[in-house]
Amino acid sequence: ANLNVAVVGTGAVGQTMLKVLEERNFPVGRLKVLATSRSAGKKVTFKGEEYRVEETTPESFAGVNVALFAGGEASKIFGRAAVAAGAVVIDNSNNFRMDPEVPLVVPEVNPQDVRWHKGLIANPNCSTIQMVVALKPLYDAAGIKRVVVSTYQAVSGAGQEAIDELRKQSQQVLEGREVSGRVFPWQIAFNCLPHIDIFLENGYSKEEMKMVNETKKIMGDNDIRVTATTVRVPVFNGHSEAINVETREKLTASQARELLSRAPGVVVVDDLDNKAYPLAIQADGRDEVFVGRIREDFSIANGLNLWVVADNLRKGAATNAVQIAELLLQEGLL
Ligand code: 2RA
Repeated sequence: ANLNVAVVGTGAVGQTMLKVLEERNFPVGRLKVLATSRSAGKKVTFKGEEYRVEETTPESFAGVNVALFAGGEASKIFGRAAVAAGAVVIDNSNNFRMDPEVPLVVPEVNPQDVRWHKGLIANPNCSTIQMVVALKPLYDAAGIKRVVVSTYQAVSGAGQEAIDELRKQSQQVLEGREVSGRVFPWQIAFNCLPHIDIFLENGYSKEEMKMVNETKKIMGDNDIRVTATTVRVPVFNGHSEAINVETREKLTASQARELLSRAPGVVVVDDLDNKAYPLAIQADGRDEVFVGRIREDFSIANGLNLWVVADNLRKGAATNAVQIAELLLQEGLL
């Protein structure tokens, strides 16, 4: 039967959620598009129909079966009220990801975890999602001792204003004008910033610690050692990651390539003679996780290097959230 759906947030992720719900023909009965007062009144279209964005209130969720929260503070303020109103909340924010009462789910990796939800399910951070989709087949085949990841993250991860800022700054640089900006700590055009979210006591950024902590929870293995360096790069959309994996048992590059090519949600792009490796500009608009540059790390016994790319607004946020809703339907939990 059709479901009454609410999408909370109308920024880059919220708009992508609407697009993905439509593309995947999710069985939407009634749709509500909710946001802060700042966006209330705006018009959005879904399946050819125009919807007026309503300001979110606790009462907004009466009769809603599933509520997709795009991010930010909204789930802290309204998440519990939505659950109390009978909705299942799939939350893309960082507010509940490490809450032991809240499953943190990537459908290709730990689908079983949706079964113990208590009303709220958390969508992991975009940079974590694409990494664990690639790690899963290697983990199942040979176990994982340690992961070292460096990310090259698109500006769309910081929202629509960040996308506009990269465009504006790039033009300023090329025209020799003074560069101005307010979204990033420094100029992002033609620059790399090793600074995503705030810095913590241990010298890591919050984004880096998300990758460390979320990976263990999603893989269900607290013994996996993870370290991360997350970097903002002047790319509009699509996160790229250089991942070094130390497996427990030996996996050759060809074994890894074979396992990855059969893994759900993964597309292997790895043909160096034809300069074939994952590219952010080719992942843009797609829902798969692209893996290439698969090679052994000869500096340790059981090491592998991978290059992993995905659309951070889609598989990294909106599509993963919609796939969780589809999984709930399949499991009879909606
Ligand atoms: C970023 N992963 O890229 C964070 C939040 N989407 O800014």
